[in-house]
Amino acid sequence: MLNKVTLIGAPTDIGAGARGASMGPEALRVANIGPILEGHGLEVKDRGNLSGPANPWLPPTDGYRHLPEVAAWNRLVHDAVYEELSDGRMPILLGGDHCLGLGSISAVARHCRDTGKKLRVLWLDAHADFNTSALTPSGNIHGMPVACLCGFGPRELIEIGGQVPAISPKWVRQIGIRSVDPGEKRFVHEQGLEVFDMRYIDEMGMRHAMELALATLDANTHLHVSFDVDFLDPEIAPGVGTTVPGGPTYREAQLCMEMIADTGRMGSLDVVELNPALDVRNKTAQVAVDLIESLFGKSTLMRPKV
Ligand SMILES: [Mn+2]
Repeated sequence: MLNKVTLIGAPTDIGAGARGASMGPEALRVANIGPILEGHGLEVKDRGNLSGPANPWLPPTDGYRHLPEVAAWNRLVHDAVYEELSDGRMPILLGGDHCLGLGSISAVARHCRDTGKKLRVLWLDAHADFNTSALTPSGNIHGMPVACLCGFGPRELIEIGGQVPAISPKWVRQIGIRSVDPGEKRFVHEQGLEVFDMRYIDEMGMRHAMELALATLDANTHLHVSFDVDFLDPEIAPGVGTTVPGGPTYREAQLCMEMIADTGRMGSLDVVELNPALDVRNKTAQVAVDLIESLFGKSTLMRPKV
């Protein structure tokens, strides 16, 4: 795993249905993300916040809310993430809402094409984010990034990474899913997305789900983790715009993160949808940083190398 990381703040809620995720980067910094990662021996650079268009808070046009602004933010994110990867550093995107996964992952996919690497995307989320303008009930683009990455979406979004589609649905593993819109459900099935939903985790356990989600990674695989904070049960993570009950517990989430760390393959990370306006004394930011620490190898005991 790269030991040089770069924090990239993207303070926007342009794709969300509630205001406030724009305050996410600062809440993560207040929860000490930088020094905590330095404590794990990482060289941390904070390149500050990107500066994109303001949120005009308008109703949808042709099935999309704020499409030009979402495209502008994602171009900024794409360029910053791509630049850090090209520099041999691991980008950590501090969102911002989950529409930004589009810019981030399209940059990661471009980097993998440049370097001949395979890409695996782990999507930790309560939602599949596989909506299209025809399927979406709301027009909020934070519900569409996976579909856009797979080539289903407006030209200004799907072309950001220079190749359409940016990724194949076969490269994606979704964990923790428990809220999928009716039309979206059919589309997820048609496209063959591999989803470990909460029922799967209830029945088989987080360990088994993660073993399958991380299977077949090899030394030439770049692992991207897209961590939507609403993945977590709202009991431990109330500070998100779209809480869905019945998510992973603190222990299940820790196991998930520790198993990712054990692979040693994580090459980039998004932390999105943290909404300080809905949080309680920054508790959700703190739990997110605690879990990120586990992603970078915090463990209770010294463990033998697997
Ligand atoms: Mn999401």
